[in-house]
Amino acid sequence: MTRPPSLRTALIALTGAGLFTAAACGETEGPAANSASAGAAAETAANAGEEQAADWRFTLAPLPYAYDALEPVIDAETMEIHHGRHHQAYVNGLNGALEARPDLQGVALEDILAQVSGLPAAFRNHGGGHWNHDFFWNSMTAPGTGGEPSEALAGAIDEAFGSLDAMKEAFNRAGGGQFGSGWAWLIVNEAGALQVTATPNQDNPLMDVAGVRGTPILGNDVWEHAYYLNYRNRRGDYLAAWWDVVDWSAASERYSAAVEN
Ligand code: MN3
Repeated sequence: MTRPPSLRTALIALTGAGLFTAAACGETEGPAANSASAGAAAETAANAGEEQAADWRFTLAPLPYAYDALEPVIDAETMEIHHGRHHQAYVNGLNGALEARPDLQGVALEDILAQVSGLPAAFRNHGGGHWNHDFFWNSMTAPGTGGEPSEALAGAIDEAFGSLDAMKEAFNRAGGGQFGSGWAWLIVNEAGALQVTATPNQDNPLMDVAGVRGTPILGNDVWEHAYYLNYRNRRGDYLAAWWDVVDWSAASERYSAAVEN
């Protein structure tokens, strides 16, 4: 998505200032939000003494839907904190790590993750955190609007798991069994088959440190910050409810791209 430089800068400044609100999120943005962003941008730029973010810097994209779009499965407050605070912190941490590594500035994040074993831990933690959350936001849509797996994906799910329900069960088991914080994944593994896996912390299957490597098709965040306000300690309930917001067209497109490669 391309934006006029002024709006892009405004969004960077806005998120950096911790003022990211529902009004600044994607399509809900109106004239009032625009002028507020411009004001915040000018103020932040002046405070920081910065001109404009360098091109290699990663930025926090607005959510592809409103903060309350996933209710009642995921509440607006959780989305706002998760996106505006947690995800922003990963973006900031990744950019901080890149400051010290000019050789990696401008390198695709996937390529950085593939060699993360040889890099400072910040690339694994914050680089993984940024990639995982971008992927996560774009794996979800409003309840009841996610459609169904494509014929190709449905066939591959049946082949690997027996049925869609059996795949969901395996995925929920992987997420529920991940000790502490981490992610559950449906991936196309290196043999070209679908597989369910889980990773700790902000690791993902693109990393050379992952026990099972492959191309993610779906991923669910099982850190407590993803569900605690609504679900408290009931991770299993969150995992079960999450399927109502899965965007199957996104998953199906990822599957097609993964098996064409
Ligand atoms: Mn998270």
